[in-house]
Amino acid sequence: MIHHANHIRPNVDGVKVGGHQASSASMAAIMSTLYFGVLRPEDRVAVKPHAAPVFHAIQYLLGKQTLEKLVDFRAFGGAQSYPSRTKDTDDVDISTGSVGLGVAFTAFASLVQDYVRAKSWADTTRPEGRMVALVGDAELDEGNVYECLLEGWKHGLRNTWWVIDYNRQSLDGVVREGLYDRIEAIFRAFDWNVVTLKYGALQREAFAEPGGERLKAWIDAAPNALYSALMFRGGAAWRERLSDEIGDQGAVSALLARRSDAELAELMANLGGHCVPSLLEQFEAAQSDKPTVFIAYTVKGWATPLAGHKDNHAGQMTSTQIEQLRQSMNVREGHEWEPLEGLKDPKGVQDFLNRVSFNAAGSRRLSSPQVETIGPQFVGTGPTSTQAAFGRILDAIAKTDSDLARRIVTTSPDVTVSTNLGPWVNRRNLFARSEVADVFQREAIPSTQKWRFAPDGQHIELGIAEMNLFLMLGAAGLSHSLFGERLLPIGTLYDPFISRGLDALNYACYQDARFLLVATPSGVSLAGEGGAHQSIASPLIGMAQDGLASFEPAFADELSVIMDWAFDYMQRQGDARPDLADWPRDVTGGSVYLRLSTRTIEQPMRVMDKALSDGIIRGAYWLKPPTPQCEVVIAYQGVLANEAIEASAQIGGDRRNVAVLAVTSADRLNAGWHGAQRARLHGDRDARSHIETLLADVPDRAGLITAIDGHPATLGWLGSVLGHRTITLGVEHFGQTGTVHDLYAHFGIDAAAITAAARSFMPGRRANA
Ligand SMILES: Cc1ncc(C[n+]2csc(CCOP(=O)(O)OP(=O)(O)O)c2C)c(N)n1
Ligand SMILES: [Mg+2]
Repeated sequence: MIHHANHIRPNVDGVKVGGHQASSASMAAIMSTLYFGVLRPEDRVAVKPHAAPVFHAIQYLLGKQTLEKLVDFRAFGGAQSYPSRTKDTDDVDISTGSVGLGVAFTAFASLVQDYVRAKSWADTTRPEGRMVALVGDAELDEGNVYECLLEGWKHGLRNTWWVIDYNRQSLDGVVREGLYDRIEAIFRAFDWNVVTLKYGALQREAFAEPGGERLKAWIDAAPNALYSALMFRGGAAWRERLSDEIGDQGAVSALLARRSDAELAELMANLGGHCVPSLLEQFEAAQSDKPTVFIAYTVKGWATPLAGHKDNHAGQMTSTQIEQLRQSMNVREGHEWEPLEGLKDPKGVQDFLNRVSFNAAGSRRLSSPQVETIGPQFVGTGPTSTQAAFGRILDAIAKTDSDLARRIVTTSPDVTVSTNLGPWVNRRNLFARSEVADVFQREAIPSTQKWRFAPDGQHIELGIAEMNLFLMLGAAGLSHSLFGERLLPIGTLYDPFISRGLDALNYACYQDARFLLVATPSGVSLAGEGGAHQSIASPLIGMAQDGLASFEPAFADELSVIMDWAFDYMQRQGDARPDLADWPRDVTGGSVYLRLSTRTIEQPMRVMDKALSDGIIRGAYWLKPPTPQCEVVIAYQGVLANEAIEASAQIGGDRRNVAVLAVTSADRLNAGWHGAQRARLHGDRDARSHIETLLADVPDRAGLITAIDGHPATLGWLGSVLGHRTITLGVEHFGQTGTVHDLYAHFGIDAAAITAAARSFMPGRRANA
């Protein structure tokens, strides 16, 4: 597959195609053993990214992958470079690519499995699965692996297997000596079973021969780099080295002499991770549900001329070497793609493949019916912040006896109370597989928080590690597909710390997990809470992140409407293809990000009619519509609503000159605009986006002022929609603590700054009128 993609398929653009023959060879025996002998339909697997070709080949043998996709490996529409749930068609359970994330994902998937199975509404007739990660040893350098080990331990992690391809090589070279001892100690510290597969059956037989003990001692003491180097050089080099170092003209020399160079090379390469009988024995012996790590010694590039070379990560065999491989495997020229080519008993193998238990239950993608939404929960019109409103809306949902309330699961990295999840948790409790009472309550110590853990609890408490939050949201957000039970996960965190978990957020979106992310507080409006916690870039993250629709409401009633919509949007069918004009993914659905604030502001008294709620969901509506005399439009997003309204009043004179555009989602507004542009380019001349329709009523000569407590580029593009002159207000520097008043003045986003900007568009008026 890799050779074809790189050397046979025409390369039209001269850009390297790539593929990892050495990484794949390293895992071939481990994966064959698991997929053909050990795994069951209910197990879920994350395959090390660089072993994707092995996975696709296995699925091909099992009849779940087409020849066409293999031939097109790494090409448009072909099998993906790294296993992908969303882009591959051969039943990838868990995507991988960014190393470390797939590994940790299995732990969170296991916790989600436990969560779901503890609920009275769940179908528990399906057997419990094992969550299996096939891990490259360098993945253990990623910090998120240890964050998840810690979190898993707290939650009594079960049914999780990590099989480490311990080839002691990463991308750049060979790993440090002595690492094995550290790794083993870490897993034991977190109460995992550790199974080490160091020697294959051939080696164990040789060790039993006279002189075998000395050979074993030599192998145990050999530095990783030397072992790799000799593996690369082959049988003659092994003989020379071993004879030099342990040759005795006696038993050891005889042991070596009994083997040809080729046999000696095979013996030295017969590490545990390449020995199918040893692997099978150990996998089958691991019966308990305790999390288990298998450290399988391997050779990177095993059984190929790349074996052991320190530069082999992206190395590829030459055409001559592939030709030799073909001959050595009895593959006839021109028959390379035939599944059972070169085997002695193809019919026997086919019969075996037909019985493979992994494949017994058909498609691995499960589904779960949509949960009905219950309509917006309105929480009053007194002054409030969007964060406080969020807590009250969720509390209102918690009070209902609805499927929606039952299927919501909340989670937060140690900011449950400070992001206003408290009322929800008080009503719906925390999840644990067995009951734990709240000691403070039992001791009659007054507290507003009840902290009771129970199997039916609906909040999963996490420690402060945002990567874990996003991995948890990713796993819970795929529960319908992985476990056949729908969850509506809501995760809360402080807005600036999205950056801390950004790769895991991107990964969750890439897998098409469905969740609601609630980030608060945000911007400089958190004022005295600290300059270090101000978020500037997050609105741009929300716009640019594929699969995430982001909103920044100003008012509680907007939030009510958005949350109600989000619960539906999160459940829309993911397979339908969006058409060109529909880039906001209204058909396919996705996840939702709400950027909220702790700043209390006055609320509008108004009726939430259809036009208003449509505008909120599409991304904007006129708070004060433009008249034909309009000279200035103030477009704001989020918590600056009152500043915009105040500025429009301050500008004074004929107030019909100023219009105010409430933007609830720059993201959806922008995506709609791009969608309409694309649709027009493709011939649909009538395509109009929501923002084009809104701005069509604004006279050409009018100026546009955009204002946001965040990066000004979020709204700056509004001027290009119909070509209005634009001044963009926002925050580009952070770190200054102060009152809201101080900071808004400092950054030029207060009513005075908006007014001053407006004046610059109105020739002949005094700047300080
Ligand atoms: C987060 C991240 N950083 C960097 C890379 C680039 N990269 C791909 S594979 C690799 C090394 C993998 O080594 P190992 O896990 O030991 O796999 P092996 O190929 O040896 O089996 C690196 C650094 C990546 N895919 N993801
Ligand atoms: Mg490695």
